[in-house]
Parts: sequence; structure tokens; C-alpha cells
Amino acid sequence: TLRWTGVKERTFIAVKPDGVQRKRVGEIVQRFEKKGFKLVGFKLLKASKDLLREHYWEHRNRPFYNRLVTYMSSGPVVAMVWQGQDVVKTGRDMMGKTNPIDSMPGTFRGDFCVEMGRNVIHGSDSVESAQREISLWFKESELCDREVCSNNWIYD
Ligand code: 3AN
Repeated sequence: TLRWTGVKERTFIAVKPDGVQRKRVGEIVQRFEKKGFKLVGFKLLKASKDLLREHYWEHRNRPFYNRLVTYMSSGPVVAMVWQGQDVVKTGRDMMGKTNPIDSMPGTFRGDFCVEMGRNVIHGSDSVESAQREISLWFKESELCDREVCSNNWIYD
């Protein structure tokens, strides 16, 4: 309905291989749930280099590109789609900055890691990149958004 116009915003969040190996999946999921966002997609997979090259296409000319793709394909990642009002920006705020040294305590990167090359989590940086990334990682049929959701308790 018109009353809840922003509620359908979606972001793509991935727990990177270092985050999975270091058992951060539960806490990351828990913090998104506690905040009030809705989980609409979730899978554990070992991403192919082709998928990762496309995912990080905007960084293709950066010196760290190949290392980044190698690291991201080195083990399973947890790919997720979260939905809710302003979830893209809020997800970025919950993550902290690209470099953990600039990330405040209370953020995932501020709390869980020390180096940019092992920074635990990915989150889309805009609504447009979220749409691109979600369609890259998920089929529409893998997303669940039809279940009854108690929006009344989360949105005014
Ligand atoms: P963010 O993930 O915060 O949006 P981006 O999109 O600038 O950051 O970079 C994508 C990923 O590339 C980062 N999460 C990080 O793993 C890696 N990365 C970015 N900059 C560097 C760098 N200077 N050296 C090594 N890795 C980097």
C-alpha cells in the first residue's frame, strides 16, 4: 500500500570467505534481523571467478582486482538479500568503511576485522547496484517475499 512505499527496497549483502571461516554469519544475520529488516534471499556458495569478476567489474582496472577475485573465490560465501526501508544506506552504515581502520566499533568491519583485504562483508553501495548484484547472484524464484510480514510492528 501507499503507506509503506520504501519497505520494498532491497540490498545485496555477502559474508565474504573470511567471515564464513571466522563464524561471523550468525551475528551478521542476527543484527540485520534485530534491526527490523526482512530476509528474502539466502544461500551458501563457492562463487566462480566469472561471477566475481562481473560482480566487481567497476574495479577491473584497479591493482587489487585479481587478488580480490582470488580471495572472494577462495571459500564459500553467504549471499543474502535483505529488504526494508532505506536498507541500502543502513546496511552500509552497519558495515562500516571499506578500510576497517576507519570503521567505528559497533560496525561489522569495526568489530570483526583489521585489514581492507579481509573485510568480512560486502553490501551494495546504491539502490541501482543492489538491483544489479541481486540479479547477478539470485534467480527471481530464489527470493521469498510473499509470506505474511508484521510490518505493523516495524513501520508507522
Ligand atoms: P566496499 O566493499 O566498502 O564498497 P569497494 O567497493 O571500494 O569497497 O571495494 C570492494 C572491495 O575491494 C572491498 N570490500 C575490499 O575487499 C577490496 N578493496 C578495495 N580497495 C582495496 C585496496 N586498496 N586494497 C585491497 N583491497 C581493496
